[in-house]
Amino acid sequence: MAAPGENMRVNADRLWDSLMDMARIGPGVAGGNNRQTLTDADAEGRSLFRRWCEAAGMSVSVDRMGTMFATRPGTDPELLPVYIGSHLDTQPTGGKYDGVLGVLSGLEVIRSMNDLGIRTKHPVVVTNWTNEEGARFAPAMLASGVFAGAIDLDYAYSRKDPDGKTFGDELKRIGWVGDEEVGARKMHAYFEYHIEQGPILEAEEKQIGVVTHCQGLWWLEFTLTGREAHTGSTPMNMRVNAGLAMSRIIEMVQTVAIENQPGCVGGVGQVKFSPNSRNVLPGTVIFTVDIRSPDQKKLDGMRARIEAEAATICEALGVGCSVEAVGHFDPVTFDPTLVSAVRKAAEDLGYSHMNIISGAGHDACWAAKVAPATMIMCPCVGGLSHNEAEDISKDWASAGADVLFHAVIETAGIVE
Ligand code: HGY
Ligand code: MN
Ligand code: MN
Repeated sequence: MAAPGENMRVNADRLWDSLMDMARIGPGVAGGNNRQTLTDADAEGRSLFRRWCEAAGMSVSVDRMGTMFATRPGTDPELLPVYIGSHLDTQPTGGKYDGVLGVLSGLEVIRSMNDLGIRTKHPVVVTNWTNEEGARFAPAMLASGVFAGAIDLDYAYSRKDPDGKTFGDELKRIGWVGDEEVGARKMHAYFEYHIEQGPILEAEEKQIGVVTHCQGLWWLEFTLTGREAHTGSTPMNMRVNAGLAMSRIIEMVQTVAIENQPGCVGGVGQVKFSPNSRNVLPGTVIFTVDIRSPDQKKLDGMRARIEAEAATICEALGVGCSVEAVGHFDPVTFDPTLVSAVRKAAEDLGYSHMNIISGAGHDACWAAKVAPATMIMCPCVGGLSHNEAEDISKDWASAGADVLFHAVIETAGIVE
């Protein structure tokens, strides 16, 4: 007996071809992608996505953060749409699948509904959120944060990249400032399909991650003030060494995360020395501490301890220390009804699956503030992501897209 909707599967080859076509835009240097938000490559990827959506019969609108919404009408225009979303922007040394898999799988669901002549009661909208990565402009999940009312639009527009360019100016430069008010549209439900970016699904040999929660995050930007001095002629006892203070803080963050196991992470990915000259002790050191946990108490406890111990470290070295939270969201519990729809879809399709907590942050975390939301995950090779060697199989990609297809149909209501 065929499983319910046995024929409702995506076209795996067409999905894979779209992923490879998008990967040709903003190529990296080692097989991945460098399609950072609001660059010309991002603009090119947006245009390609818009062409594909229009070719699939969807109408595309854009809001003031540049987020793209491609709509396939339902039979009842009064009903709120079911959204499928993720992001097309990448890290500077990103993979081909982080974010892109979710956006293009949403498109593939629409293409498959068209092929099968499926009509849904609720409209279905495929979304490309601007600046999910937060690599060029902090924080991450910027546009979805504004959409959820957690981040102010003017603050978002003011965010600067390492070259001092603002988000607002760059969005205007690439010609993607939309006229739609951010957050004006309402959602019946939101689904995000994403690679796991961790090792669990592959290690457990599961095809599908039924995502029940996402860990919360703090991005703490430290500015340490030392004294610029000659690295050769300045005696050790006369140094005000901001670089040394930074290294002790990074070591302390590692200790705090380890002591808070299980379920906590902490580290530093970006450091800026000034004047950044080999034979000058840094006058200023700016770096961002990234800490995460699914446990609210642990997350906030780590933040308090790190800020207190950083102040002590700096005081002992005579280094000035200031800290600003430049990114934050609390741990997220996804909508149980949608989580069940994902689990049922995996069961109907005969895909192995397990519950999982997302280690990485996603736009779904902000969508969950304003609508029922959940996620679907597929494995990735070695759990590697935010690395150009990020890799998945075509089978993994399409299995998750099949589950997305079924969960969306279940939620949007199929019209017989
Ligand atoms: O930081 C994150 O978790 C996401 O990749 N932007
Ligand atoms: Mn992502
Ligand atoms: Mn990412």
